[in-house]
Amino acid sequence: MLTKKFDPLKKKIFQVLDHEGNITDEKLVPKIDDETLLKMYKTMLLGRIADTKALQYQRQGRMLTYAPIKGQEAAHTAPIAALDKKDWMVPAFREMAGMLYKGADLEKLYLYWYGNEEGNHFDEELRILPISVPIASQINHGAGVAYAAKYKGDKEVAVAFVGDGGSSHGEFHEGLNFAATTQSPLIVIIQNNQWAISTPREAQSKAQNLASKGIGYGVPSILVDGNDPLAMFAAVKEARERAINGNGPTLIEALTYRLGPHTTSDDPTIYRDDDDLKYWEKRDPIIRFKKYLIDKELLTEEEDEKLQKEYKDFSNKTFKKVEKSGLVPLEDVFNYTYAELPKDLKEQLALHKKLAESEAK
Ligand SMILES: Cc1ncc(C[n+]2csc(CCOP(=O)(O)OP(=O)(O)O)c2C)c(N)n1
Repeated sequence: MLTKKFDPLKKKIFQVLDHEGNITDEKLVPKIDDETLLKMYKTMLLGRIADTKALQYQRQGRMLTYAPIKGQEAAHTAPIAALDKKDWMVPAFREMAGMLYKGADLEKLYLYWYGNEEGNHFDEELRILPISVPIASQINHGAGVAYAAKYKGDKEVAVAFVGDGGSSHGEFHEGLNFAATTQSPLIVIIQNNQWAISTPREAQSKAQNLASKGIGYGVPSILVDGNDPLAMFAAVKEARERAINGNGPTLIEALTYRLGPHTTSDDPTIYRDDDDLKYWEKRDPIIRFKKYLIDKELLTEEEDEKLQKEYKDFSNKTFKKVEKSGLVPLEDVFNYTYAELPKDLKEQLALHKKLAESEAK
């Protein structure tokens, strides 16, 4: 069992592909067919390019606030690749490539960041819950979905994502404890990108690593190199097996790094060390995975260049379509929570209307 062999309390970290993209130990390589390997890589690459483009659109004033995924593509794509179609994904807000892998359209995801709620409404058969911004709410949602699956006797799991900062929030602990005591099929993935906006990992928790937090709840836990897609895939496969066999949740800490800003409203150059960034740029999950696939003769440099061009064009075309859809009407923000608007919201709406009118003049 990987969770035994790589005991987080002994500060062990599970890795299959080293930083250069070479296999560390053949015995650890998970069985993944070539088609899946390529789909994982292509989706990570599309995620990277769609991300770069989104940042550019935002800087051009064409996109609203956006939360970049750069550097974290393996940490959230490989877990989804290890699931069955009927399993559930419970995203936070930095899992765009994983959502694409599960079948979400880029158009929807761009629409979401364009400020349209419709972009957060996925086809039911995809089994992707809406993006939930309140930190660590994903763990309670995931625990609920997993408990329901167990109650109904369905052989399916829920995978919930949270950040390193989120692992200090109440809902993380409540959800994990509930899933453990009910032995529900939940897999919790902490994407430890080492920053909660400008708060570094060391200031967020005294735990030696975040995976070790699961041990206190009686949950098998593992610290994984989150920039290694093969290790992430293997850890989730094992966790899924355990979950559908009735043996409850698993906690996985994916050690990764946020190469970009927290959101487009953030400036990491104020608080982040440049040397740190350079160190992590060398551990880029896409460069590493590409080397592995080229060595395996599943990909060539020429094919990779072609894919990059294709994904750039696709991202541009998709965003232009989203832009054409126009902004949502101001009233939409107020309309769908109360049967009758409370007085203060009525006042806010009137004020917004007045402002919008004066801006239009
Ligand atoms: C309950 C709650 N409190 C505060 C916020 C504001 N907020 C948004 S992102 C963020 C930091 C999240 O850091 P982390 O959990 O490490 O995830 P990351 O953004 O790094 O992926 C905060 C405090 C929020 N969304 N929800």
